[in-house]
Amino acid sequence: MSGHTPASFDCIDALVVGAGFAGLYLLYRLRALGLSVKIFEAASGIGGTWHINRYPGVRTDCEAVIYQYDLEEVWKDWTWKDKYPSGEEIQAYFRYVDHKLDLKRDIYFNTRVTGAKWDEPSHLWNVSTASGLFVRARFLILCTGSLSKPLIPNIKDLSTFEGRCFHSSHWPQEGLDLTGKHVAVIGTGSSGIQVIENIASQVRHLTVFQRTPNLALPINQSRFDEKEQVKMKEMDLYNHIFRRLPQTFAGFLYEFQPIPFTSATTEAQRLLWESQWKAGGFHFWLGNYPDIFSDETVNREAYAFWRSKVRARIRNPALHEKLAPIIPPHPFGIKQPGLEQGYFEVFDRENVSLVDVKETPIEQVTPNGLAVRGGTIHTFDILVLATGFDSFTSAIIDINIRGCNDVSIGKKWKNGVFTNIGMTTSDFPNLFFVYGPQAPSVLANSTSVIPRQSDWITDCLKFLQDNDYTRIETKRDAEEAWRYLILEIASKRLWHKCESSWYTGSNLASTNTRPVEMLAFSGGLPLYLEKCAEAADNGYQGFELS
Ligand code: NA7
Repeated sequence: MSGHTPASFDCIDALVVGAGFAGLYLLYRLRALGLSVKIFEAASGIGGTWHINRYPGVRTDCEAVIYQYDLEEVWKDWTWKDKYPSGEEIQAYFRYVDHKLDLKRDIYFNTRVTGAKWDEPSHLWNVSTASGLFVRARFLILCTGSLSKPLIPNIKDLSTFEGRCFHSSHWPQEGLDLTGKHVAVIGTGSSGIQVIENIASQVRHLTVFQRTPNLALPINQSRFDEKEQVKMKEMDLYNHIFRRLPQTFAGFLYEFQPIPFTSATTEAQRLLWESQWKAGGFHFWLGNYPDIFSDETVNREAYAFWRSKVRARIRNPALHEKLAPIIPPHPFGIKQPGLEQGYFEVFDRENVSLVDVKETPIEQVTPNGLAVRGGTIHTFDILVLATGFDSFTSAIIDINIRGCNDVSIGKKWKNGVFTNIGMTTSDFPNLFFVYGPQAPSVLANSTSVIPRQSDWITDCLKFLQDNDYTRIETKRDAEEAWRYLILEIASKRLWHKCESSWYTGSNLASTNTRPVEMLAFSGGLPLYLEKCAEAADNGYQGFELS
C-alpha cells in the first residue's frame, strides 16, 4: 500500500463513502494506519443524518455523554449543553470534531457515488460519481447510514399537491415560517412525533395522519451541567463510560434486569417501572425485564403500564383509544419507541386534529389536501411526510455496485441479504459496510457500535497490509452461517408481531427490493463483538485471502 495521499485520484488505499459519524471515525483511524484515504459525501457538509435532518425538534434519542466519540483528544475539551442534544448542537459537535482532527481536507462534498466496479486483475474498485470525479481504490468502505434513503409513500396523485410537500428529512434548510399555516403530518414515528410536538403551537392548524400509535416514552430532558461534566472528566469517569458501553446488551449505560419479570415480585415490578418512567429516555425499554421481548403475556403487562401513564395525560377520552388503545398495536418495544416531551398533550389542543388512517385510509392527494375514505377532504398548505426510511440496504443498492463477474449487489440481495460478520459480502471483494445490513444489534446504540465496527475494519486492513494480501472476500458458507444466526436469534423474540417496521423492512410493502427479514443482529453487543473478535482471531478463516 502506498501510505501517502496522492495528488491526483489515480489510486488510493481506501475510499470511504459518507461523512457521518462512521465515515469520519474511519477517516481518522485509517489515516493513523498510514493509508491514503478519502471520503466522498453526497451532501454539502459533515454529520450525515445530522447535516441532512433539519426539521423542528430534531434531537438525539441517546444521552449526550454516550453520543460522542470515545477519543480523549475530542471529548476532553468538549462541553454539552443538553442531556439529549438537539440536531443543532450535534452539528456544532461535528464542526468541533473536524477542527480537532482536521478531517475536511480529505473530504469531497457534493460528490455522490453512483457506481463502483470491481476490477479483478488489479484488485481495485473503480468508483464513479455524479460530479464526474473518478477514483480507483483498494478498499471501498460504505458508511452510507442505515436510515438515509427517505421512504416516500405511494399515495395517489401526490405530485398534484399545490402547496409545499417534503419528507421530514428534507425540511427546507433555510427554515420555514409556519405562522398562520395549515399543516399536515403523515407518520408518527420518532421523526413525526418530534415535528408534531414542536410545531403544534406555531401553526394555525395541524392535522396528524396516524397509522400506528407511537408507544413513545418521556425523554425527561434537562441541561447537562457543565460543572458535572468537568467533574466526571476529573474523576476519569469518561474512560469508564466508554469501556462500559460495549459490555451492555444495547450499548447504553444501563442493562436489562438480571431476572425475568416472572421471577420478580409484584412490588418489585411496579417500583422498577415507576423509577424507569421517572428516569426517562429508553430506561423503560432497554432497562426492562428481558422477557418483555419474548413473552407476549409479560409484554402485555409492560404495555398496560405504559397505557395507564399515557392515558392519564390525555384529557379528551375520545383520544384514549386512538393514542393508547386497549389492545396494543404491536408488542411494546419491538419497534423503537419515540422519545417525547409533551407529545400526547398536543392532541388536546384545539388547533390539532388526529386522523386514524387505519379507520379512514388515505385515498388520494388533492391540489390542496388529502381525501380519505368516506369522502372527507382535509385541506392544508404544507404536507410533511414523516414516513420513515428504506432501511439498511437501499442506500447501498442505489449505488450501482458490481462485483465479480459483473454481478450487481441489488440482484445478490434480492432473495435474502447475505453478509459476513466482517461486513463484507461474497462476490464483492474488499467491500466493507459500517452499520450496514446484518451487522449491528438493532438494540444497540449506534455510537457504541460504529467505532467497534470501524476498529474491526482497520485491524483487518492492517492484517492484509502486514501480510501482503491485496484481496479479501467472504466465503459463501460463512455468510450463510452468519445470516442463519441472525435469523435464529431474531426468531426467539417477538419481532414478527409487527406489521410495519424498518428493523425488518416490513415498512417497505411497496418497494419489493428484498425479502422481509431481520436485518440486524439482535443478540446484544457483547455477543456481536465476541463474534467479530472470533472472525479475526482465527486468521480470518471465514474469508478468502490472496
Ligand atoms: P419510522 O419510525 O419508520 O416512522 C415512519 C412513520 O410513518 C410511521 O408512523 C409509519 O406508520 C408512518 N407511515 C409510513 N408510510 C405511511 C403511509 N403510507 N401512510 C401513513 N403513515 C405512514 O421513521 P422515523 O423517521 O420517524 O424514525 C426513524 C428512526 O430515526 C427512528 O427509529 C430513530 O432511530 C430515528 P407505521 O408505524 O409504519 O404504521
